Amino acid sequence: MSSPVSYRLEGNIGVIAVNNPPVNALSQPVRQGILDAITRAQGDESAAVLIICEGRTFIAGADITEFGKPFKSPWLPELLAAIEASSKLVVAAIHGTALGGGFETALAAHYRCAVPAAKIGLPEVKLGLLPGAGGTQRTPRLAGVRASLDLITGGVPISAPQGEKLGLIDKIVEGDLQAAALAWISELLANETAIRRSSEQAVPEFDPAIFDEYRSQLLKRARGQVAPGYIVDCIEAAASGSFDEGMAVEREAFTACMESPQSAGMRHIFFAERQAAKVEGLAKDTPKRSVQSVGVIGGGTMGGGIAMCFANAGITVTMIEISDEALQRGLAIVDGNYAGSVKRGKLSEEKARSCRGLISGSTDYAALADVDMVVEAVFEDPGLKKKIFKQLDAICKPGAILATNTSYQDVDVIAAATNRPADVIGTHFFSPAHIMKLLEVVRGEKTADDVLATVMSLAKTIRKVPVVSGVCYGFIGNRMLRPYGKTAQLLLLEGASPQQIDTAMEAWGMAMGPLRVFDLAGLDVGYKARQALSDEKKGDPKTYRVADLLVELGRMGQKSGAGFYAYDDNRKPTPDTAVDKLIETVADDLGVARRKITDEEIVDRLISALVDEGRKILDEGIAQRSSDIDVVYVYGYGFPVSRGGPMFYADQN
Ligand code: 3H9
Repeated sequence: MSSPVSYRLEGNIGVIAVNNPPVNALSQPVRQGILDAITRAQGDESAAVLIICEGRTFIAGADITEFGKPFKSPWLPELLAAIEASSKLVVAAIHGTALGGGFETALAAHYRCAVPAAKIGLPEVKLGLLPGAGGTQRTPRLAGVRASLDLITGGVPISAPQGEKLGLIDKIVEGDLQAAALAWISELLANETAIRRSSEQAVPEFDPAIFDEYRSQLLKRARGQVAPGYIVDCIEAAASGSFDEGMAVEREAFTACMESPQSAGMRHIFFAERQAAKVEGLAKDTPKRSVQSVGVIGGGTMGGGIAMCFANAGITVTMIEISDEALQRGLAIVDGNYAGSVKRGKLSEEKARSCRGLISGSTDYAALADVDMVVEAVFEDPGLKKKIFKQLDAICKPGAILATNTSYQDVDVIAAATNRPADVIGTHFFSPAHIMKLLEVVRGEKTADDVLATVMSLAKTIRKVPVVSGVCYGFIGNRMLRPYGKTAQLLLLEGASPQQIDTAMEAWGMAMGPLRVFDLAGLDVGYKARQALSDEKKGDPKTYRVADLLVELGRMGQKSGAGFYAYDDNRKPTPDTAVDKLIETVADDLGVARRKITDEEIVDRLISALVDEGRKILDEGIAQRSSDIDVVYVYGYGFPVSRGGPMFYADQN
């Protein structure tokens, strides 16, 4: 098998070129190939060495598929030591993304150049890891302690020009990267520029209090995760001891992270997310329809957020509402959201203005005659949805994709209201739609392959993580939420308080406990849905009586100032003895004996409720694979990524 690394002389410069598609990950053959090439360069007529990559990117990291398997030499830190020790000047030339072990490789070179569009970063923390090949030791020596803490505990890549400001990139080059890098190396040689090894640099001055400042910040920001704390320890070691001592600290911390169940969960989600984008049985070359313009029906919280998702990706949006007043209200929600994004530093004012400029409104469905896709986002009224789709069928151009943002309704029934069910699909966004990453893509019985392929690819364009679901009540996520919610209600009657349940689940890692979630979503939503059902269909009253009585007392959740909790003007919850009394009365009425319930039992029963329903969803073929369910829960329901999703967690425990 030929090596993914080649070595050749370009004049007096030895060029090490890596070619390991798709992202030039540092697999064993790549590590061996670079080591062989750098060794060879020490003895040939080259005066300097260039490390460059073919394809779409510089090395994007260690090969994650090798993690957890028996180790194969050479070890990355050894390879990087060999690069840094080179007696000939070594330059790394970066395009695409130099991430993790890839950026660590660049840090081991003596100088770094990059094209302006390149990105650099150490995102290991997102896999429950830390840079394990000197990244925690070399970065602070070049960029200082604070910038390194930000870069490595945050894991968010930065642009090459930002890297240049921090001292991580030495030169931004324009035009053809290899030609520019070779020209720059010739210049460095002509100027007799000395070799500069990152490991030999002194860490710039810093305030020693910074480490404790970060530790307390991370307790909140990265609740329960182990890697961020270790990263602070490693950078502190870099700042206080020799390079070799720091490397020993880094090695131990990296091993601890790698062996932790957290990293296993996070690595599972990394691959699960990418796997979810693939649809079984859908050919890779399935043609896609062009989507340049979208209509959004409904200017509520959901419709406004959905409109922003498209506009932020450069797609024009026409928002439809029933009256001028409702339309103005909807557009005002959009304005408010953009203002919020600018305030939080998520969007520049200029970008927000240009995105907002892509959204217009109308009260006339005729405005949708030429759009490429429509997303219906009105409230959950099946009759209304069918009426709207009938209207769309009459107005929209042939080939337009007709999507419904329903959270529960039967997409096939909605599709049957049209004469073109093959063009109909479900796109279930999560609130707030412009922020939440999950998109459940509901494939109807008659949805055409090219419609599905288009929506899956469009999801990526609008920066969502798509997961395909079949048609059933609530699809994957909300269907699993029902037994979860019912179990929470049973736990209340059996003796747990709302705050005990929520605190136990939040301590375990859920972003929000179940009762606080229901208060946030509004208790009236489930109440209304139950009112439409027969007693038999409603099921065991123990699973809903408390919630129903709260609604009948006017306690709809956060929006009415009270639900399972009482809320102040800032929507801060406090436990309410009136709720405790109500629960006791209902338990008494329904003959439920109350007892002390442990936090372990709460977590165990609630997670089991999710997993049991998840298994049914798999058996019925509603989800394509178990890891898709994990992606839904991590990206849509605040399930802790470090536990890898409910199905992965159940398999491991
Ligand atoms: C590390 O470096 C540890 C070291 O510090 C210490 C070691 C001692 N390995 O995302 P995409 C696959 S930890 C193996 O769809 P994009 C991916 O699964 C690593 N495979 O493309 C997918 O496969 P498939 C630190 C990888 O253009 C295909 O490549 N580095 C790796 O949207 C395309 O991926 C990171 O955490 C990998 N490292 O985004 C960076 N990376 O086609 C992780 C990707 O079969 N990677 N694949 O589904 C990324 O963030 C993105 O992939 C990247 C490209 C931005 C590079």
